[in-house]
Amino acid sequence: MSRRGLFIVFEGLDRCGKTSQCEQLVNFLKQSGQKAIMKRYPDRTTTIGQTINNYLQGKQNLSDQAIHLIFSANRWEQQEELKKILEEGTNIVCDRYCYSGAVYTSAKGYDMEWCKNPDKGLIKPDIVLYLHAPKEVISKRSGFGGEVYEKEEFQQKVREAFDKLLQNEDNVVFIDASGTKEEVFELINQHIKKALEDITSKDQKISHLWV
Ligand code: 2DT
Repeated sequence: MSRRGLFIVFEGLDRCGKTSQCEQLVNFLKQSGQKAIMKRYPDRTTTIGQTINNYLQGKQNLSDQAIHLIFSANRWEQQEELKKILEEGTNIVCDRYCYSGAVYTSAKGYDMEWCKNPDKGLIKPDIVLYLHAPKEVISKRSGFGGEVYEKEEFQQKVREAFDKLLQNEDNVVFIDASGTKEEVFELINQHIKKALEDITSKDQKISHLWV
């Protein structure tokens, strides 16, 4: 029986290795004969995404509330497309999603429920892999770029907000990302194998978030 694609999301702090693990997973899925694509949020290629890019690079000043809603709009503008891709049987491996959205704004001091609100109703990921590692491990990795959130003190607040939000979600697995790339991929792969088995036996409906 043909099945819909799996919606896989990676979340975590800057420099935790999300992007390279996403790329490796897409390659692995393709090599094992599956259809897979990589997505990332923010998607800086759209008109909305260009505003986000300017904000992150410090070229455009926006209120915390406005940029929060713009990050959310950047997900909403692509929901129909994601739905179609999943229904065609292609797996989506996504680097960040609404969890980063809620966490980064709440780390600025805003109420978590307020932060989650604009993303209510988005397609719910089948599995969220939260890559986490101690501060000491992450700070040994190559340095930050110059974007607005790439500051040690803010990252600590983001870490606390991620831990708090994600421990209450039923689709999240915590992945210890302190090992080598290969070790971390092995941990991820065990969860993906299981998620792929589960989706085949599950009803194929797409679920929605936080409603
Ligand atoms: P990258 O470095 O991964 O491109 O992320 N962010 C991301 C938010 O504040 N809200 C969101 O909804 C999303 C998806 C996390 C750029 C930065 O944007 C933050 C880091």
